This record gives sequence, structure tokens and C-alpha cells, in this order.
Amino acid sequence: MSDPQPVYLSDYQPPDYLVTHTELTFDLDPTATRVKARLHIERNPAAALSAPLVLDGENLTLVSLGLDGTALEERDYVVSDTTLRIEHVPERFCLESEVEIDPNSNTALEGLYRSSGMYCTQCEAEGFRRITYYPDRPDVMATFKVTVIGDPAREPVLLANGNRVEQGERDGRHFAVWEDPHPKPCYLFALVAGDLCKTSDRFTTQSGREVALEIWVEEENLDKTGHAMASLKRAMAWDETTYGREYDLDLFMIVAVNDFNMGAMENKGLNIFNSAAVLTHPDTATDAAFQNVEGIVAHEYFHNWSGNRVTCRDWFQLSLKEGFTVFRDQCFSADTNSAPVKRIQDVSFFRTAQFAEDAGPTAHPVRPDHYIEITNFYTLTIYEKGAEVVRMLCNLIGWEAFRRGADRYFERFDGCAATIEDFVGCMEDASGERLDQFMRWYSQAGTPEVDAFGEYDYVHGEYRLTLRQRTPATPGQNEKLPLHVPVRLGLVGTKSGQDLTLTLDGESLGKEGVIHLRQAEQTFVFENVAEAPVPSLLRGFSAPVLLHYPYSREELAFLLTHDSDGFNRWDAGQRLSMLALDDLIAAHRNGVEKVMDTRVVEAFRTLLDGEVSDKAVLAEMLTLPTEAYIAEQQRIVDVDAIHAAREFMRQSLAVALRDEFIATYEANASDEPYAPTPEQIATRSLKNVALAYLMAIEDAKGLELCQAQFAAGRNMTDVRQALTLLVHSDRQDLAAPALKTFGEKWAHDSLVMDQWFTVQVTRPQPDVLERVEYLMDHPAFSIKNPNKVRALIGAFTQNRVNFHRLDGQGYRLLADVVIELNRLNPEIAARLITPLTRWQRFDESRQALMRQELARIKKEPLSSNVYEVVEKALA
Ligand code: B3K
Ligand code: ZN
Repeated sequence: MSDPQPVYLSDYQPPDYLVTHTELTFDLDPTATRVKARLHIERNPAAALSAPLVLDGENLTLVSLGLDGTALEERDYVVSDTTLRIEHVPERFCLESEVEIDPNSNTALEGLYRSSGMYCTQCEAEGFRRITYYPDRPDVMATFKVTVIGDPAREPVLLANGNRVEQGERDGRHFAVWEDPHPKPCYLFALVAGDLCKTSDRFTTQSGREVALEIWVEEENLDKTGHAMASLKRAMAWDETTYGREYDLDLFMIVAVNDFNMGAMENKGLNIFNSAAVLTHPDTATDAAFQNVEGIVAHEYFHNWSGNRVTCRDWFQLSLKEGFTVFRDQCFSADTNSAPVKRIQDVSFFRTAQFAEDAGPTAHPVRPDHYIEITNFYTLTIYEKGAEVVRMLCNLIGWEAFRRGADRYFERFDGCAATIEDFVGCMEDASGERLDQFMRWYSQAGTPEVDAFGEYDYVHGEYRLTLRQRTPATPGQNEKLPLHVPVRLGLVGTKSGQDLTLTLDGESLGKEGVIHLRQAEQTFVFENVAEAPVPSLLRGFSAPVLLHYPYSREELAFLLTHDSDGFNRWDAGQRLSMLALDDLIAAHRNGVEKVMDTRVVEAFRTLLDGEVSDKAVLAEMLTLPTEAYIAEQQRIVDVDAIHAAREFMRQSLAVALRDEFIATYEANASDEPYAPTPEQIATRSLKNVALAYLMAIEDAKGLELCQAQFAAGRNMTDVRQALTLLVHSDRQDLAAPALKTFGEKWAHDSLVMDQWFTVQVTRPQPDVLERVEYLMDHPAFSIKNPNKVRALIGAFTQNRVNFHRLDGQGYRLLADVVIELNRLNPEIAARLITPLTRWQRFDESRQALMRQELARIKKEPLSSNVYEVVEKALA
């Protein structure tokens, strides 16, 4: 078999044939579902008269084929593994086909498959071709009419996109007919059939349209839908008030599915969700899970405009819908919860995970120019960096112009398949701003690094800030051009502790401003600066760059308490901790005694003394950079030194501030009934951060509080934190019974058992590999379920000390799992390999071990997904 070949953006051609209307009939059967399609097709006026009709199709058994009512003979068409080709077709015709597919054996979870006995679909990006022969590309948009026929006992509920127009019974089977009046690409098609129950609600849109809302789940989960429903209604209202966009069908449905590759999918009118991304209950889901559900429900809902009404011309434009929609859901969550905390959490994740992607062998631009397997491009770069780029646009032209640009985009491209140029063009039109240099953010991969240097001139009262940018080479892109980098900043007076007025070229920018770095190097001279300032740069993370400024620890401690920007206050704390951690890492390496930097202790003491009023922000400020983030700062990662240094710092802080942490814990313990409100979540976070410090030294008081919190069982947030801290402690005599109690109590709840797996395999002590192997045989584990794989194997790969064991057994275990999943579920297999692809960052012996496992994977007959990743990793 020849190696899979890439597709190039530059080869894009409009489709030769368009489908105007699609009629589908599904006769459901677990192993032999029949799909009849009637496709109303027209030649694209732009296409050649002689163009053949080529449809996509995979894993389909063709039963019959006809054109305008006449059966086609085998000599009239050619079927390959991936296409159906008819050489001569009329200008306009109806193609009738019938195929057979096998949902039961579909473990890739793309196309039509079965999950816990129900039928469901996942078509984005190219799954529809596993359902019927079709031009499976997003620029072919049709209206759909779908008939689903099933067994009334086994699948009493039959759902598809749009509005239900008919239902009935015939010959012991029953059926439902669904019509979707909005033209859509086939990746937005969905079907669900099974024994499901629903929660219902209503929403009245701003123009007075009544929309029925339904969340469909297995009966035992009916009590876990309330938060998703409330989130949905908040999202619908937010999109009306913020973007003026309302919902456009009479019915909006969400279905929870246990086996799902991603978080959720925005199919028109019928969103399908990973059950982990929709079900919540105070007893079973943590605060983080509640917030995640809110964000994902909103994200999928927002796609109705940014993605569905206006879709992507081709998959290279994926970030057009994903970057914009992530930006929209981030703003929604910021408006609904604590805005600074949302930004802190998003940026802290971004700088750890997206920066790592940008620095590794799979780095790609926000708009890639080629790919082998599009499924591999649902990445942090497309989603999160794409969102940062949209955020920069919004900040550059201001919200009002941005909103006008968005209106223009939604109006001009409604019902169309658009490009990133179309989107940015609307922003240019609405603002009058030239954005050609800005477009480089879409085509250049890699994280730009900005070196900043500032000088205060007492004599002239001037502050000179020099900024220098460079983007490191990434695979296939050696030369990089300067980007347009908006730098939001303030100058904080060292005497007054206040933001000073910024005057640039005689023009006042107020107390905070945005300067535009466009060249490789630029100097900005601020005038009339009355006192020596400390610069507060890149406020709110105004551009996705790595900023270097030679701050002293005193300056950082100053910003930590004086910066008016909450995000930068947090960032100053992180930078201060990083400097201290660097010392500790060096001490560990050199085998000298580790000494804690008292400036960090004093900074934390100030924080705990009530310097910060927002508890959620405070909890973030008291949290040290993660091991993964620290690793990102090193050229060659020293796994053990990082762990030892961070543990030393946690323990030193706990020893020095024990009384403060106890007081913080006690002041924030509460008996209130659980609610996922920002206030309660903030209080619980702060309390649980304090508990984690106390458990870092495992003294009697910490153990007592932790055990009591576990035993009280107030809500999953508190229980899980207590369980985690016990399991991650050296007191296995206390951890073992807690794990047992928890495991037995929740054996029936798959989502809680996922947490039970994760808690065990994230333990830092070096004995976890054996535990992973043991748990892989646990009855609650299944390699076919992506949530289980993520909870057990995915979580283990994030356990740095254990995954990176020097004997290579962690790598070996991952490679074994990848090899098995390559056959079962290539999408998940390709995602799971990621940690192995980052071998360049480790010492030579680990590099060799990681490459050895990649080479072992490469010897297998590989799916295109795994092939593409392994090729890049070993290139
Ligand atoms: N658009 C989906 C992605 C599904 C792709 C899976 N291969 C989820 C989302 O971004 O909303
Ligand atoms: Zn999305």
C-alpha cells in the first residue's frame, strides 16, 4: 500500500457538482443498516460540461444505484475504496443509491456507530462518507429530509436535524421524518436513535420565536441535565445581546453519548455531546466540570452562527469557525463567571500546551497549508491560538467595529461557505484598518518571542521601551516575517504605585494603552514620565507571544501588589515563582542544599493577609506554575529536578505559612448547599488550595482536615480534592480505604469512575506504571471508550515523573496502547501519541527511548492519522 498523501490548500477547486436537496432513509439494524439516498444534484455552472461525478464513500457496501429512476449497470460507474465515479451525468439529475453499513463494528466512532446500545453519528470532518456516497466537503450545502426507521422497543426515540414533520408505524417498525430547511454541509448531519429520556424547557427569542429545548439522556441521568439546560439558555440570551444572533429553528436538542471522540458536536439543531461534557450533579461532578459543561454547551450553541449558518469553504479554514467560536465562548464564560480568572486559566493552559505544540514537530499555522489527515488538525493551534488571533483583531479595531464586522460577516456570508479572508475582510471594511500584515498570524507557525528592554531617563523624564520580535523556525517554515503584535501596557510608578499617564509622540494614551509592534525592532519613547516606572507589559496577554523582560524579583514583587491589571498581577507572581524555581532546579542538579527564596514566602504572606479581594483570583495566585509549564521554560527538560524543586517550594510555603493556610481553610469552609455559582466556586477553590498546601507537609492537622473533608462528602469538588490529596500523599494506609470506599460507591457511574482512574494514575510517587497496568484490566475500563482512555492512559502521560521513567516503561506502555488503538480508533490513537512526539526536549537517553517507541509504532500497518503524526515526529 502506498503512503498516504497530503492535500494542499493551493489545490483548492470549487466543486463540479452541487447537491441542492438530500433525502435519506435509514433502516436501522445493528450490523446491517440500509441507507437510501436521493441526491438532487446540479452541475456547478463554473465546472466543465464534461466533468465526471465523483462522490466520496468509505466502508460502504453498494446495494443499488440509479439515476433519475433508471437503474445503473456496473459498467456505468466505478467504485474504489474511497470513491464512486460516474463518467457521464446530465446537467441536473437525481441520484438514487442504497448502501449497507455496519454500525456495531464501527469502533472509530466516525460515521454511524453504536454507543451503549444507541445509534449516533459523528460526521465532522469527513465521517459522512462512511454513511453514504456523497460530495463530502463543506462547500456543498443542501437542505435535508431524513427518514429514520427503527425498532419501537429497542429505539423508541428517533432523532435527526431540524423539525420533525411526520411519524408513524408500519409493519412492526416505527419511523420519524425530519426536515432541516437550512442548507448545510453534510458534516453537520446527525442522527440519534435509542432508548432515551428527555428534559424539556423553552426559550423565547428576542423576536418572540418560541423554541423548544430538549436534552436527551439515558434514564438514570435525567437528574444531571439541569446545569446544561441553564447554561444553554444563558448562551442563547448572550448571543442575542452580544452579537444580535438568534436561534433559527423551533427545536434545539442536545443528546448525551457515552462513547465520543471529542467534547461535543454542533450538528444543526441536534448537538451530540460526550456525556462528560453535558452531565453534572453536585455529587458526581467537580466545579471544573460544571464550568466545562457551561463552556462547551455555549460553544456548540454559538456554532449555529459561527460554523453552521456561515460555514468553512474547506477544512484549511477550520479556525474560521473554531477560533471565532472559542473566542465567543471564552467571552461568554468571562461574562458569566470571574473574567480575570477565566483569562488566567485560559492563558495558563495556552502557554503550557499550545506553546509546546508550536515548538514541536507537529507545529502548524492557524491556517495550515497542507495536511494528510484533517482529523489531526483539531488542535490547540486551530482552536486556542485561532481564538487569540480573533481576540487580537477585536482589541485592535475595538469592540464596536468588531461587532459591525461580525454583523457584516454573518449577513454577507449567511448560507455560504467562507474563508478566513472573508472574515478578516469584513473586519477591515468595518474598521477601515489595514490588516494585511496581521494576516501573517494565520500563515506563520511558531510562537513569536518578544524581547523587551526599558530605560528611564531622569533628566528628560522619558521612558524608552525597546521591543524586538523573532519567530523561531518551525518544520517547513524557516523564514519568518515580523508580525503585527499589539502590546497592551501600563507604566506603574515606583513611588506612587499608580499607573502613569502614557504620552507617545505628543499624544496621550491615558493610563493604559496599546502599542503596535510591526517591525523586527522598535523603540517607543514615552514622554513626561514623572517617576521611574516598572513596565507592566502584555496586559491581559494581549498577543500570543513569549515575552522576555529582565524583571528583578523586587520589581515582580512590586507588580504583584501594585499592577492595576489583575492578569498581570497574577503573571508577576508566576514569574517570581519561576525565578525562585530556577534556583531550586539548579541546586537540585548541582546536589547543593535547596534554599527557599524568602521574597516568594513574603509575597504569599501578603496575598494570604487579604491583599486580593477576589477569592477566585487569589486561589490562582497561590497556585504554583505546573510542572508542565516549568518544563516549557527549559530547553532540555529535567523531569526530576522540576518535580523536586516544585515539591520543595510547596513544602517550604506550607511550613512557613501553615497558620495562614489553616485560617484560610477554616474561613472558607461552608455548609451551604452546593450551587455552581462563581462565589461558591471561588470559595471552594481557595479552601482546596489551602488544603493542598497543608497536605504537602502531611502533618496531623492537614490529614485531619483532609480526612474529614473526604468523609463529609459534601460535593464532588471537595471529595475529589480530598481523595486526590490522600492518594498523592505518602499515607497509603489512609488512601487505600478512601479509594476503596469511593470506587465501591460509584462503581455504577462511569463518569465518576473516570475520575477514580485519573486520581490514581496522577500520583507522583514512582509506582504508578504498575497501577496503570492493573487498572487497564479493571471491569470499568474499556479501551474502546475514549473517556476511559483519556482518564487512565492520557492522565498517566501527564504524570511526568512516572511517564518519563528512565527505564522507558512509560513510553512502552503508551506505544502498546497506541498500536492497539491505531486499529480501533485512529483519531484517538493519533492524539494520544503527542507526548512521545516531544522527544527533542529531553535528555539523550530519554530521547533514544522515545524514538525507539515511535519507530516501533511506525513498523505497524498504520492509519493515515497515526502515520502523519509519527512521520512528523521522526522527520
Ligand atoms: N466541531 C467539533 C469537532 C469535531 C471533530 C471531530 N473529528 C467540535 C467543536 O469544536 O465544537
Ligand atoms: Zn467548535
